Amino acid sequence: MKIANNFRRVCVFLCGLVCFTTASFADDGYDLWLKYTPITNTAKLHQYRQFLKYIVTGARTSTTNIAINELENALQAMLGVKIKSVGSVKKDGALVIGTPASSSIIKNLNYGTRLDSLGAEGYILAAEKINGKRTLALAANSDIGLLYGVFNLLRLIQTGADITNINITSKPKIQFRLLNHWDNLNGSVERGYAGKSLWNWNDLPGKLDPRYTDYARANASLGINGTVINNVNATPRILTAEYIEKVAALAKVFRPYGIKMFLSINFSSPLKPASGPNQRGGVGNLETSDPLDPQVRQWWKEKAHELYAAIPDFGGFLVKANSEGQPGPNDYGRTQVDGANMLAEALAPYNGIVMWRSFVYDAEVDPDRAKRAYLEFQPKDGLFMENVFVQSKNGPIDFQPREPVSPLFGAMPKTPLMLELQITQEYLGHSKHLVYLAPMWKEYLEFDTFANGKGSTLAGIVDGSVQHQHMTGIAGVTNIGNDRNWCGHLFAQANWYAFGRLAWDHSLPADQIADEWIPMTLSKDDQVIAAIKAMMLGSWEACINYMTPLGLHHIMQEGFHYGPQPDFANSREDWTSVYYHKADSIGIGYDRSSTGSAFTAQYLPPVRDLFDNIDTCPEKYLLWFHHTPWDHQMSSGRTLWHEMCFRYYAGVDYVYKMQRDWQSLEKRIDPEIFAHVQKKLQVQAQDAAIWRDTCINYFQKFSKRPVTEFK
Ligand code: BDP
Repeated sequence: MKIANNFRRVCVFLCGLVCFTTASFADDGYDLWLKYTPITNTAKLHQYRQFLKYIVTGARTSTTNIAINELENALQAMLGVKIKSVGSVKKDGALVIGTPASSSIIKNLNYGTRLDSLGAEGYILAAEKINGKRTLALAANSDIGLLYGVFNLLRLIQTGADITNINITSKPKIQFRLLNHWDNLNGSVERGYAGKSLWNWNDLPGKLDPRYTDYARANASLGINGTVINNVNATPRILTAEYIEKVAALAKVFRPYGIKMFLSINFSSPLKPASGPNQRGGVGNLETSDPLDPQVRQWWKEKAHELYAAIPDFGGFLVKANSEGQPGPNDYGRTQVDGANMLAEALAPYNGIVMWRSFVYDAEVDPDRAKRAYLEFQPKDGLFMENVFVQSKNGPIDFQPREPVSPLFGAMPKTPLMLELQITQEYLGHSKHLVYLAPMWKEYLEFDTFANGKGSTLAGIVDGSVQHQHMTGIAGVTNIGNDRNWCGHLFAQANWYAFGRLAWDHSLPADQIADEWIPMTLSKDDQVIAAIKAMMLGSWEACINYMTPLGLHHIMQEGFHYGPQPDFANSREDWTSVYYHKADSIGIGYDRSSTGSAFTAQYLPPVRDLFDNIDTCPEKYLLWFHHTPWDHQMSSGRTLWHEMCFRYYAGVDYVYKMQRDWQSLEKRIDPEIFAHVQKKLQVQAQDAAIWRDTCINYFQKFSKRPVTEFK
């Protein structure tokens, strides 16, 4: 009997290996970081098999069914053995999963206060002795917590962790962890570089693409718990009965994965068609969408009622108002607060939230675009209803390769600010460039605002610990499309992954996240992991260097935002490059110090002073804050001009180095993935050199100094 069992195990494992080997010759990237390739390290394989012989679960729900299926499939693929679910702990090697309510075994572990502190989404994963048997316990207060715990356990196994004495307690630091899709209803994706929208509106609600489930599963594996599925430049149509039914069908798919549905709305929605300020109208029957008009308020209340009837756990609205041509309360002489609170009032009875974006840059407010959002929003602190977030991009301009942190963070202590990051590489090489974004997000998250003394990091503002916010949130503008590999560039998957991991725990280091992602996606070979990690970790700084070194920003091709266009100028000043770089015969850079636009005054004292003084301003932000003479001495000993040349060359050289490093991995990476990345790197190398040459040649017209080719 035993021999037969062992024989069967070996067969299953071999089958797994064969499937893996075959699959490894056609890896199209679809499986993301959930590949579950067989564990080949024999010591680890032995350990995992000892610990994970069978599963004991409590009462099942749709969410725990998902968790158990995931475990069964993943463990079979990785360990080569079929793991069964049974009713009780009778021998060593049980994985016991449950909440105190669903499992008496978990209840008897008396995790008490330890569990209480974990909220609805946290979990405990610990080695225990139960009935004298070696057991692994996974406990949470909710089924979603269990699902997150399962995905963590599978991540530990995929990354070869030692689980012998495991004792993990984990809970998210941030409450709302959302993706923002900029997807249009016609299937196009604004700033999307991975094909079309995932949502097949024509087929919904009747036909559900299995990919919706895979999407929810991938997000759940990271702990992402909500999604805004349509563009912030929203069409009112999303709120018609026809579309609400379609949205509800998607929400139903996402629900057991713990992913809440949110929508971007258009402020003109209550208007009758072809009416209102820009004659684009809405989907209602009103003559106005003035937020103080009782009929308008009633319209939104009824719409909220209709939405919640279809989607009882609907999350709320994301709103872009009076920005880049979108309608908003200012059209009626009302404030952003009036608009946000009207919507908040409509959603409040259902615990819905409003995420009101601060991405506004009305030229009337101030000549310096960087100052405008703060000037409009900061004075409104304390005026928003409780269920309103102000959602702010990380920087004051617009998702540039590098920006200083927006001064709004820390300056609105009475308002929860939701941090908006951009995963899609609008300004960082689209899906053509390998740029690992975790180091960038870490730089922002660790930035000290001094809002409540030293140590008031952006992360602490966002997670509520610095200013004691009653709700906290982070959003990532997603890079997902219907390309087979989801993100266009295989390495762009790492950015989706990193966003999710940081949203759960912003203290994770960027290199640790890479250390997780690489073995789950590309290779478990230590040398390969080290080589790829090194490529990834320097890729962001390299991109800054070949695009916009030393604090330069927004010199990309107009509209398209790919490729350089430093000479772009037209009447819409704040969209032009020359407005931002201000190169002239004396020097280059935007003077935002107290002698210039005084943007620095929006920061709190130590930061303000640091940025204000050209001698203390970190060089990475130099040209953001200071119009700097060409011969200014840099810390390297080079003049500014030579430092610029040096940076542009260093950036491109890094891409050449990535090409060589990748080439050296040819035999050790799946051939399809190898070729895909190799091709992308070729394009990146060519285009990075174009960036360098275009910018250096253009700026030299002003510097009139010789170009040093640092090679
Ligand atoms: C800019 C994009 C534009 C977006 C806008 C926004 O170029 O497509 O609509 O931001 O965030 O980065 O609203």
